[in-house]
Amino acid sequence: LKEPASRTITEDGRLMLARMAKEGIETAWDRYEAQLPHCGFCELGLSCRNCVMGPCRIDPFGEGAQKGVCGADADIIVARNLCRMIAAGAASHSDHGRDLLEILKAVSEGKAPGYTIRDEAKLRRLAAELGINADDHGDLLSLAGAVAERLEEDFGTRKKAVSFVKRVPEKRLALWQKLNIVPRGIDREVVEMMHRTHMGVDNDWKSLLLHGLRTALADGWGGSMIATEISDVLFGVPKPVESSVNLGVLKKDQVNIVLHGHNPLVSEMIAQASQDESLLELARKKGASGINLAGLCCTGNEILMRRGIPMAGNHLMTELVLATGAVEMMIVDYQCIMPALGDLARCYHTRMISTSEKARFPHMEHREFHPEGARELAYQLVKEAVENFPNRIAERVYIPVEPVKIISGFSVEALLEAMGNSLDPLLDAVKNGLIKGAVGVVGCNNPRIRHDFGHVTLTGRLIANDILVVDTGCAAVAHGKAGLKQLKAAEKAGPGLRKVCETLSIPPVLHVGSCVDNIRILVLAAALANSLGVDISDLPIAAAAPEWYSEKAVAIACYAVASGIYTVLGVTPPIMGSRNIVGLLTSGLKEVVGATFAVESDPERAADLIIAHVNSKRKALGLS
Ligand code: NFS
Ligand code: SF4
Repeated sequence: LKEPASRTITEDGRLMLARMAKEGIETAWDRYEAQLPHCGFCELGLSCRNCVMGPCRIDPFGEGAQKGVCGADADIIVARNLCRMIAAGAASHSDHGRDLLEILKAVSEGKAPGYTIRDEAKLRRLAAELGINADDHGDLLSLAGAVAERLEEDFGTRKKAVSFVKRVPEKRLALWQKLNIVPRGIDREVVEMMHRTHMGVDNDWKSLLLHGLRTALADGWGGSMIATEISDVLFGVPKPVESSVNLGVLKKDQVNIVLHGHNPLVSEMIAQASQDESLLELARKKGASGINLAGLCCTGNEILMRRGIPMAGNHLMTELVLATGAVEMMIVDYQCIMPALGDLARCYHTRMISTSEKARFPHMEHREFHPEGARELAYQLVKEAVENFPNRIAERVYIPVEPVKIISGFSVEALLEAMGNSLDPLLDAVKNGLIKGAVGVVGCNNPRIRHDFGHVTLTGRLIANDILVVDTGCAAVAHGKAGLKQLKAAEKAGPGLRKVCETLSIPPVLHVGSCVDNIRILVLAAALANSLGVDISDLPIAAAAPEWYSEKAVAIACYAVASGIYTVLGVTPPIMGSRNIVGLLTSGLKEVVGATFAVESDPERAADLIIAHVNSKRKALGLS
């Protein structure tokens, strides 16, 4: 049996893994080990299943087959596989964005009771940015409808470019125009990618990869950006908020409802229902002192950012949460929800509920959310969770740790407000060297990497070197658990960053949200570049995904690089079978988009790479 400490650096993770091992409950780590050794062809990206003349594979040692049945070589196969990953990732973020637009539209038509426009100012700012004249719209709802319709058009093919391309700094946009990679329509780029990667279409690995960048940009400056902006309109722009994180956020004496997935449409509605007086009264009647919500993964990040709802854990903690035996109900929507969860929950009294028309899971009860009935369904589900409380088996409940305090909620708007509505304090701190640069540390967990080790080690090194860290997704949860999201974490920062944190009363690691909220980093980077009159690729910034696993992470990494941000991956993508492609992504792209990828699984060495990059960018800007 594997030592839990070799699997995770977290205390709650270790204690719970030990307990699960004793009880014989399987986890992702066990299933990972059962898969070893991985298929070498697949790991290198050298296997192709795009048609049934195959499947084909290329011998990396040059002895066996060097071409598939159709004649595709290693470069073509690796490029096609990577490009399909980008398309899937972009599709996932963007389809989530589309779901939000549908709700906004339904709100505007009065067909989504329970949802409202919680941030009128943001809606008006967006409308103005999109060139929609508020005077043409008698009331707010009609304006909301116009915004929804305008952005829905970004998915199709009628436009030359997605709307938010106007946020891109001039030099960057000119570069994309030259390369012909301005994203035209979100669905269009994804569909075109599926088309190009069909047998016998695009067989030039360079042209495939360029369209890969365009597809990723349709995500970053399209689908993901829409998801975040419309979430802010419907649920409010996040402001700094205190909360807590780890398994200890579950409460022994309360009804625990865990919200897992990505889209705030469901979790926000449950959050509203859980405050209902009659349900609280029912909870007391059932012997609970209250109703406690906790988040997982990115829907957890959404409600943490906006409501301060505590976070139970990140991706590799999702099974472990169930093993507390203290969860009355887990409600999921889509993405990153392991199909293992429903089966695991059968060991406990936990009710497992799936809610999205497009996401089903074994051993879960399907209760579909639609805008018209969302409020009633949310109320009903919370009620059923409360009614499940007496079924909890007290002797099996194990909540091994106390929660750690965190501060979340740093939207770009909130950051600007903390700086007196100006970027100058940040720019000045960068110019005078108090802050050397900024890095987005983002992405998932992956059992290939000791859980949370990559995130926490890298981020610790960066802040100690006066580099401000902004984070999203599962990385943010790792940092929170490690205590890096508290004001007193400034003590772990270098002297310059520490001073800035103390002056502005912010932690050195700022939570900017879920994975679609990575676009907040793009927006901030674009604003910094614009105010210095430079390109994003000139800024002393970088990105890292130390423990990434998902196709969505590939799309994010690609739009970061295509936007000019140097990006370090902690897990090797399946590209090593093509020396040409590795060369292009890790060095050649510099000449093309002014940024590259690096792959480095050791977070200490990843930190060295990033620090060197930040310093070289400072030097080029004439900063010491
Ligand atoms: Ni991002 Fe969020 Fe986590 Fe990775 Fe999954 S939850 S959208 S993909 S695993 S960070
Ligand atoms: Fe083989 Fe070509 Fe078909 Fe891929 S597309 S499975 S390489 S024949």
